Amino acid sequence: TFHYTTYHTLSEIYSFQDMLVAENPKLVSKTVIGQSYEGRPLNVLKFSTGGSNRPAIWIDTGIHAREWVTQASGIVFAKKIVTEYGTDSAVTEILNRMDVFLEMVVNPDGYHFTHTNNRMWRKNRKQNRGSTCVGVDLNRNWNAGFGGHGSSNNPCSEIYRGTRAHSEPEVKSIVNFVRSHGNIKAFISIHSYSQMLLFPYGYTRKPAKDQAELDQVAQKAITALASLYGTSYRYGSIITTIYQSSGGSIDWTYNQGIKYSYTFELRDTGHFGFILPANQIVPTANETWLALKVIMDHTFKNP
Ligand code: 0X9
Ligand code: ZN
Repeated sequence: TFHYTTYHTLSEIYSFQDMLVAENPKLVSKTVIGQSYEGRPLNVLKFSTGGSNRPAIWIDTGIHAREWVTQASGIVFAKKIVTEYGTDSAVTEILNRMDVFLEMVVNPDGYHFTHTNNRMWRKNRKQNRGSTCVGVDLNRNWNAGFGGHGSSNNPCSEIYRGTRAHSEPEVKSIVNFVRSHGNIKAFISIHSYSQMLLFPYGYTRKPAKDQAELDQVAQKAITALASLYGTSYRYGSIITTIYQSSGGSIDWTYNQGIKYSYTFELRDTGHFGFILPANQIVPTANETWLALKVIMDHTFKNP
């Protein structure tokens, strides 16, 4: 049996994915969307009750390696989808008409490295040409304000953007997937920490054209989140709420026409930071799940 209350290695997470597929073959399947820089599989779980190319919701965790509560929460979300399909009316309705895609470890090389070498590693493990510094920040590598403020051209920086937009296989694989799918209605990228729910933009102060709606849905989502244990979140556009950051994933997906593009920053607000104790995994995932369901339900009703 699998434990949701501890952090897991990459190979344990891969085994969990295969186990979930094996136990729920009618609902869950695994798609490999590409390979990481070091050659690891980029696995996406697909939750689907049938149809073809149904409107879909994308959720990713672990784009930044050290944000361990996100990959751990991804595991809990996967389990929840399976147990709530058929028992929770919102999840059942959504899955009867839409698909959910979940990439639990966007940055497997970095995640492996946080277990073996450096718990605080953030970027991928790209060997940068002409530098001894390793890694590209996968949340600065997208073609949305690429190269702007809030990213760096220095390979030694934690926010190094890479040589060009979509240069990194971990990013390019998602870009290809989103483009070829063509029917993704919500794209939710999960980070830690800060307790925030963010929407575009990060690279410009120009308000998103759907700002009013994104703001309303965010407000409703964080209210649902807080209803469980009282955890308080701030919300708003990236640039006005956290800081300017260019080349981020949800700015790209929003510009591709995916209106419901959101980023979460999970617990906490800095006391433990990235090293959140394992006894907070399940509560963090539980409260976040309520917010995710609000966004998914709104997407379902406003496709
Ligand atoms: O800096 C980041 O990438 C995120 N914060 S973190 O501490 N998890 O690294 C903020 C993400 C802002 N999102 C986009 N620019 N899309
Ligand atoms: Zn992050």
